[in-house]
Amino acid sequence: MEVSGDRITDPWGARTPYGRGGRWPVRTDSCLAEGVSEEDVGAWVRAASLLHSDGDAMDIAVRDGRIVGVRGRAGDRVNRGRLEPKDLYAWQANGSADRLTRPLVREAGRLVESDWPTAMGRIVAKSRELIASHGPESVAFYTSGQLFLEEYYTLAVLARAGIGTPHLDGNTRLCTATAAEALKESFGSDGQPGSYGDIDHADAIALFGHNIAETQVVQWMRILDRLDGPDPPRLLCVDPRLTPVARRASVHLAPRLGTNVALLNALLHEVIRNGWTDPGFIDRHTVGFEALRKQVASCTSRWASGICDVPAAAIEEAAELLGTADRLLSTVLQGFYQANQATAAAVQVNNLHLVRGMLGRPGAGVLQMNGQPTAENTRECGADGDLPGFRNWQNDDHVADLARVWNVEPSAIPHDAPPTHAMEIFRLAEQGTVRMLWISATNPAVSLPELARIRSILSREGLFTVVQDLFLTETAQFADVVLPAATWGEKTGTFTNADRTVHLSEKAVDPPGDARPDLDIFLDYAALMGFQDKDGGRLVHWTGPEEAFEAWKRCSAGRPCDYTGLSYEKLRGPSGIQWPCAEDSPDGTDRLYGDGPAWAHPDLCETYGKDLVTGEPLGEDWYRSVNPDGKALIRPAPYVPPKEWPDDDHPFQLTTGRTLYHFHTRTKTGRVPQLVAAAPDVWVQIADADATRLKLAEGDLVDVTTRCGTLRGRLRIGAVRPGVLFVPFHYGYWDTPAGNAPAPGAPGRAANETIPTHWDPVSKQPQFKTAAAALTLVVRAAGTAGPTGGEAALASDLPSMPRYLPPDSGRRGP
Ligand SMILES: Nc1nc2c(c(=O)[nH]1)N[C@H]1C(S)=C(S)[C@@H](COP(=O)(O)OP(=O)(O)OC[C@H]3O[C@@H](n4cnc5c(=O)[nH]c(N)nc54)[C@H](O)[C@@H]3O)O[C@H]1N2
Ligand SMILES: Nc1nc2c(c(=O)[nH]1)N[C@H]1C(S)=C(S)[C@@H](COP(=O)(O)OP(=O)(O)OC[C@H]3O[C@@H](n4cnc5c(=O)[nH]c(N)nc54)[C@H](O)[C@@H]3O)O[C@H]1N2
Ligand SMILES: [Mo]
Repeated sequence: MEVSGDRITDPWGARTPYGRGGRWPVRTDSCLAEGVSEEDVGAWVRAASLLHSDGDAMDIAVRDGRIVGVRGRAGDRVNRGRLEPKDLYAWQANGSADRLTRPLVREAGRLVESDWPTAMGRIVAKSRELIASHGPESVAFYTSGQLFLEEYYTLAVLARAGIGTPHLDGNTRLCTATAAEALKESFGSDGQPGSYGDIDHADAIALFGHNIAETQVVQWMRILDRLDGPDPPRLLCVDPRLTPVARRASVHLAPRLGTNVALLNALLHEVIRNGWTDPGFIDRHTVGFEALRKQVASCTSRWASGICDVPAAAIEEAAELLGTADRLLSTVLQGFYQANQATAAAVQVNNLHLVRGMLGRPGAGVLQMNGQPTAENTRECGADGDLPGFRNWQNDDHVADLARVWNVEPSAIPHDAPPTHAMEIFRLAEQGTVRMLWISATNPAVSLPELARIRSILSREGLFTVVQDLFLTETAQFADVVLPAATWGEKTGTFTNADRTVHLSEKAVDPPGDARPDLDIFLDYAALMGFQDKDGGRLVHWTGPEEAFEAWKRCSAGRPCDYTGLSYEKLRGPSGIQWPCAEDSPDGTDRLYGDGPAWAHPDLCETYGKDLVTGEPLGEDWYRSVNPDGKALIRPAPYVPPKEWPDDDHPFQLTTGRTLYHFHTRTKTGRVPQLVAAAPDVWVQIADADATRLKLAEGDLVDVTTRCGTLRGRLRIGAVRPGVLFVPFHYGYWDTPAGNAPAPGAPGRAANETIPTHWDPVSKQPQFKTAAAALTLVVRAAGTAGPTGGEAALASDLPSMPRYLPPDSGRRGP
């Protein structure tokens, strides 16, 4: 491999420092196959990253019809040429020998190779039979945050107006459901206020439950370059682990798991008490400040200190950082979204920005982050259960408008109940109401909570399962029909990153064997099912990606996510472009809401709001009465302790998450030698103090047991707060002898064997980050069994926890 530097041991590469308000310098990263030089490359084909939500722009190197490498695109606003380790290496997975090349169908209990007419024939026959006998609600779709916009839109149209099922959701439920919900609760509608450009201007950056150094690696390079340049920003990190972000932070708060709302309420208390608010902004642009002031009046730093187990002085120091910043940028991700009180906690970050007037100016913004590369599009297109274009399902005018776009009757679009969320779809499948489940581009047999239960649902007699994937995943092995899909580099489409930047990703090579683009599969299904509009025309009337994009543009017209000013041609220009992009904003829109929220008016909003504790819808009358003029909503919430709390049997708090070197269930990164070597197997991270107390050593083999199940891994000591265990969730079974589940009677390897089924009542996002767990020694390490490869480099000096943690901070109750 020809790579720019050793990007396994030095993932962030060389620094290119710059000062506040300056332009982030270009640095072009590339990786080419062994023996290939730039002169050998036949063509460079435009693409963007599909392994996180940054949308790093790149070109795919092609020689003799094969992908031979990648190079960052210097002119792009997002990455200015940089690529991160996964993107540098993971293109190799496209060429894996075990890609699915033919459809598979189940015969006498076994999956056997088949052809497209047979596989689609079975799906269509089953759909028709079920719709006729049990109604459209017997069919459900569980999709992804990793397909293209054109694919989600097509799926949303066919599921909603074609079949008429309310059961359509994405794995974005596990990922960005809380981001969307928090934006809706505060601003009336989904839509990211901030911009990555804010990193260039901020004088304070706060990361809430977000290990950006490992999960949006290129934007961390940007922050590192600011930190090493003149006039660096101050950094706040809120994370129970000593992540690479925490190591560079001016203030690191490491709260007990599940106590984010208590911490934020204390920070808001301090900001208000010290008069760090912006009364003019509050007056002009918000409603609800008085209620917030009352809610946090008693939430002193001392009070929060008792709950979060963070010293009061540290909370005050953090509040000062947030309260005195001139341009504050905050980001929020899974340490909030997958934890206790997800939406309530994320909304408090919005509140912080609203009371400080930190919105819509360079450097002053909120990024309620996305995780998956195309999660934004799942949401915009309504493949997450909501209606396309951020339309409000409770507003008849919005439904009628959508019906006009699709040329169907409003009654053809299910809208009399809230969208069915993914966890509910699986419950309906368990109960037998959902009888056909079509899963595209997600691997729930590893990524959902309580895996034993998920496996039993997927293997139910009465459930017909379709799985559309690149590989025979843990999930695909349970399917009745497996459809081989083309992916990144093998198909054309657009997608939108976490700061609303739209990129075009084009086909560079042919997919393997008979594999087909997901769009073609959905189009084929729509045609075979004969879905019609109200005049008998074809409901899904487009035949390829560009036509699908044009159809979506019409659906987005006049909506917050207006795409009408974009085209494939325009997206072939030097850089991705941020929506909204319409006639009056041909170059896109950097930031939203500089003049207050634009989509919060009762007639325009996407939601009328929910109770932040119970999740109960508050209703149109409530919304009209509190927010008649469509201002931003300051929504207070009390702290509520997590459902799971340590006790004598389960003395630890267990949390799960990511490593820099792998993507999710490793279907791609687990097939790339450099990344496998960097992080070969699951581990269990424990605090120094706990390891010493329990006489455990680095590399010891341990079992982690919760009320739900057990996993086994090697111990890694340090860099996490006492009382907490951390396990990466990437490791499933496809590369173990058992194939799709733990060997009978054996403990699992997947984190989700141990994660119980709880979700946030507001966003319905599962809580992957708060379980009570026990730890037991299985076998002592033989010799040195510490981390190897890149993980060893990242963990090189795993120190014990930071100055702010008292040594006895293990197990006290809330
Ligand atoms: N390398 C890599 N990058 C990725 C991905 C990947 O799989 N690998 N996946 C992408 C996707 S889909 C997503 S969603 C993002 C996720 O990106 P992140 O949210 O940054 O990643 P996580 O590791 O899930 O969680 C972030 C942090 O939350 C902390 N945390 C856990 N519990 C709590 C808590 O109760 N309170 C607080 N304050 N913090 C807590 C953890 O210690 C962890 O460091 O990453 C994206 N980027
Ligand atoms: N314990 C725990 N569990 C978690 C999390 C956690 O932090 N802790 N995080 C959650 C989050 S944020 C997320 S996003 C989920 C991710 O969970 P999943 O979505 O289940 O994870 P992936 O491995 O990304 O699965 C994507 C699948 O799509 C396939 N695929 C890739 N590209 C294409 C394509 O173009 N077409 C088709 N048809 N298939 C394709 C891949 O081979 C893979 O099988 O996991 C969630 N689960
Ligand atoms: Mo995610």
